[in-house]
Amino acid sequence: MSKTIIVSNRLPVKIQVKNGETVYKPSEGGLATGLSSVYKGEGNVWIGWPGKIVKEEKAQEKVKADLKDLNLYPVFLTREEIDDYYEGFSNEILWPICHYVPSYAKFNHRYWEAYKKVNRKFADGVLKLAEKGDTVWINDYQLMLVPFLLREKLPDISVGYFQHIPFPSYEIFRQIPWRESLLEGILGADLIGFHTYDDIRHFISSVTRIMGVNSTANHLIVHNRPVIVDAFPMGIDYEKFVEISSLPRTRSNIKKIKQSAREAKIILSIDRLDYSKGILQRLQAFELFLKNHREYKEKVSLLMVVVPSRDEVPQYRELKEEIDRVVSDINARNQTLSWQPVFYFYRSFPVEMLSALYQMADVCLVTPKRDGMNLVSKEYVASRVDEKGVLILSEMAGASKELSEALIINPNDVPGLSNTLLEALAMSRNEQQERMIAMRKTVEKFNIHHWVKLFMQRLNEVKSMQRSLATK
Ligand code: GDG
Repeated sequence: MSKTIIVSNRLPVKIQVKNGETVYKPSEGGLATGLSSVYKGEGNVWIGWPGKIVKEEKAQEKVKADLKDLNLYPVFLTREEIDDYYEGFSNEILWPICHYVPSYAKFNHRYWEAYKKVNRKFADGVLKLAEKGDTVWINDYQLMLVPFLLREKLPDISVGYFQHIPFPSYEIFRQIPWRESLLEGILGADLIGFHTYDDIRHFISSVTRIMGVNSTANHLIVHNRPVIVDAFPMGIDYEKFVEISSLPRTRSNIKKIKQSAREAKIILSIDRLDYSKGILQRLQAFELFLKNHREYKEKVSLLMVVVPSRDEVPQYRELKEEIDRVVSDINARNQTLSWQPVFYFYRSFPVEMLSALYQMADVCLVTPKRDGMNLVSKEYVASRVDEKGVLILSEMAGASKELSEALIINPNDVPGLSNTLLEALAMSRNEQQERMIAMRKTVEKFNIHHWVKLFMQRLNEVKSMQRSLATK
């Protein structure tokens, strides 16, 4: 029987040592939930880094044996590999390039060597387990070379590649010194997926101009092999967010937030610390709003959650310092004895608190300068079982293509954003409800399970198409 192998940089598990015992905590992320229906199936497996450096061979064997029961297969990485392949090539080259900040890219040759080496490690992991007829689904930009490395050795498997971050325009992508190898890597797949049609357009423009590949619409011919590029906008686990919204712990969190907010309206924002998320522009817009609309003084607060991320990278550290400074300036200039304009949390919260925050937010402010999809916007909508609340959403987020009933903004237009805040806070209950009902329908229908099913189905179709062409 053929099997399915999922591959991603991180395995959906956290390894913790408690009283000398190693415990494996499953990750609750959306991708893990969605793909659980696949990798937990008999014979199937998920390959990735377990999130912990395990040096000794004996200890590695133990982790491997423990994870086997969970259908997980570890790829062990050294400290240097994490530094150069993950922090380096992935986060200091590919991330800024794909988010249109090429000036942040550090084209360090050592990073490239590590990226090649680690992609080879992942491919070797897959090759140990894969057999003719199997399906392999590779997730994300850390593993662009893996599809080609598998195709070379095992031409008779189906390979899918999905990229969770944007694919940039040709003019940006071509700046990478190793652009040909990266594209050749991805083109080893039979099906290549992105969140939006714009990503497809940019990808096809790069492969035709850099690699001379022929394309008709989203069909490519790569060394006589048909390859399909398609859009699969990722969804969330809608039902889970609905369930969490009424848990006792969520309800008691809602009560606490109500008491602290008193009568003030809440504008909420939640992101990982990242320069792509437009956090500073959002703060500027909020301050401008307070300046232009004194009637809202003491009547509205911005509750901003920033989840620590990549704080060893200088640009992230600098961004954090700048956010700290701007928040304290806004508060110092505007606060009164009984009101704080910005509540700023640099930490993460349990999902029951997240749900309470979503439910208490009169406005959810999602303003990335670039974002592949943005799941926070969809989680806000799913959590609003009361059908109230207003979503302000950047046109630069993939989610804006689906959630057209949100108030769509350009995140760089600070005065425009400030005006949209006014529109959102003044929106009638009826209009809120109309927009929210429409968005909830979309998020419910195009959920994470739908996304997984669609990708797997499409991959099967591509493979059947290739087979029928081969027999002609
Ligand atoms: C990449 C792409 C694409 C946040 N704070 C807490 C918390 N979170 C969870 C949210 C959400 C997730 O983190 C963030 O997902 P996003 O999609 O917004 O952003 P990235 O992390 O940048 O993800 C992105 C995504 O991949 C999927 O393809 O949408 O464009 O950049 O799920 O809920 N979770 C908890 N506590 C927090 O404080 N528990």
